[in-house]
Amino acid sequence: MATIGARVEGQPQSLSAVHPVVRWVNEVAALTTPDAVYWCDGSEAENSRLCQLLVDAGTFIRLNPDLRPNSFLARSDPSDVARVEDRTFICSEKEEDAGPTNNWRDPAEMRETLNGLFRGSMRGRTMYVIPFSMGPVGSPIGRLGIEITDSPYVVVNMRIMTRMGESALAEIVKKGDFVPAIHSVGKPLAPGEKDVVWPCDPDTKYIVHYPETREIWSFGSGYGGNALLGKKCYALRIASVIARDEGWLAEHMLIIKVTAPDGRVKHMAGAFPSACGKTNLAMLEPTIPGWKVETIGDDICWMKFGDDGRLHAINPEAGFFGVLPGTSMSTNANAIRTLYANCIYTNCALTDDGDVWWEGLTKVPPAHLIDWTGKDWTPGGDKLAAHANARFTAPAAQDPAISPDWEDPAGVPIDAIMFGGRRSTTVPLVRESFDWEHGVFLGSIMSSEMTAAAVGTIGKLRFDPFAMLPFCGYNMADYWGHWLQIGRKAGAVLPRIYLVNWFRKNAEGKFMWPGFGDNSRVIEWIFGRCSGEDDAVATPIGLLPAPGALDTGGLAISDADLSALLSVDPAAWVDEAAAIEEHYARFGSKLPTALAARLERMKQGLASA
Ligand code: O2Y
Ligand code: MN
Repeated sequence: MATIGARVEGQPQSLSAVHPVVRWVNEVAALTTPDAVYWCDGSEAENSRLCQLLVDAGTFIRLNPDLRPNSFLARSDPSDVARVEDRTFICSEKEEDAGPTNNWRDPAEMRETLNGLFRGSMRGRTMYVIPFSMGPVGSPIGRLGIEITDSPYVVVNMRIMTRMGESALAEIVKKGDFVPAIHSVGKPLAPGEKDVVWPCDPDTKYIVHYPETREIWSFGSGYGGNALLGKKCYALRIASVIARDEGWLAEHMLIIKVTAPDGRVKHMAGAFPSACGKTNLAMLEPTIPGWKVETIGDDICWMKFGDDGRLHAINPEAGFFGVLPGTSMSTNANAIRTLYANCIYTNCALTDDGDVWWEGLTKVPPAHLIDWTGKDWTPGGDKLAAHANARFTAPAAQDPAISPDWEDPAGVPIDAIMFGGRRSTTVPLVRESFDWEHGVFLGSIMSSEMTAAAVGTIGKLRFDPFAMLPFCGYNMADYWGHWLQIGRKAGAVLPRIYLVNWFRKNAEGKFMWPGFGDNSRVIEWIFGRCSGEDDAVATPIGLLPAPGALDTGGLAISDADLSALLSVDPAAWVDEAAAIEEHYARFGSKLPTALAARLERMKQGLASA
């Protein structure tokens, strides 16, 4: 058994030294050689202690308690501000199982590399053990994990984002099953060395997944999806593999509960690429009278078949890690209301009275700020006060629009699935798939203009199937095959599928659709379709709202724009089909024949349109 020289705190007495969890924790400690090992219980007292420790270290700035009680600002190292897709790896035994859209490395070679990097990587630091549950503890759809990290910033964020601590550990001990996730900021401290405010390794980062053994190892970054390993690493990359093997779905989707004026309820899930208005939609305030939208989840959705043959969904997370820039009372009032207290802000600006600010929060910026790099900032310069990927970590329970069912361990039955992207041309406002298989085709051809949530070229168009491109833990073509298989399950009562695009622009470069709360008009149409309303017209690319079917009353939208939003331009779609062909070609013989056939059908339809 591994021996460790570190001080151990908080280890439950009920766990003996030979318990598999303890043995694994000790193995990691023997490799990383921290000064202390601390088992997190998830309590309020523990959280207060760690937040104070972060304040003392200079990582956290406590915000003005009269304005933002129990809230903190962190500024990351400028090299550590977003997910790093080119440093994210899927280490399956066979390269073809990772597929052409993932970075693959041989698992044995990667283990050697990581063993080298992690050896002694926690020297001079405390190693925190975080037992966590994705989904309400004990939910039949939920799963368990343990993250080991040398970052107290990660601990306090994980406490908001997951159900973390004692109750999760008790469930892990009961079930004997958990996903191990090991994280180090990659900055060991020599004796007496003073720590930096945001420890990380600016040059070496590895975000590694072993799908066969269901392990996560992350080195060198302290930021967001690279370090809060329950989120993208577990709930999407590893869970997508588990879901494939067990016949369920782990998706990059929001979940909402929609109530019509007459009290009828439908649940919808929606996949949107990073920073495409997904959080806004999850917390939407409808502009159409009598309609209500409530949040179940803003980012990730796990769906399993219930005895009724329907897909039942939970939000595996307990918090939101949302984008700040652009969030305001006019774009997302419920997000602003969620942020009243108990939140962590990363990389936004600090006001002179100890509050936070970001671009878009107010029309007129304050006269003076400290920007996200810690420098004085005044309006009019060319620098942003908040980083474009500045984030809030907020408890989901604080969202005034949170649904009373959001923690139902049995989940909510899904009636409709929306796919969306940011497309300024070609793609109509909304269309419905002809059937499940065509819906899988629509998900597989989603594309979007890139945003700041990942390091990359902003504005560049990329295909982002199911908004899972950076998050699928296996070959994307096999993932499509899994979705097709789900549709063939005997007795399945499947959701309808839609593809939406709020971002079409006209010749003047102006958005044609008002978006935000007015997206409820599209949701109303989807709701009606799910209730059997027959108000769609068939086109080669799907079923579009029939003339007059979409409620546009009171909108200042020109006839030309409305017509462009709800029609198909065959010439543009011939170009689109060519781009889809190129996208599909990457997957070679793995591409499901059903999808190739759907593309052919679409092309034939366009040719005779
Ligand atoms: O920069 C990050 O690490 C955050 S990425 C993120 C965070 C919350 C929800 N979605 C995303 C995403 O990139 O899809
Ligand atoms: Mn996301």
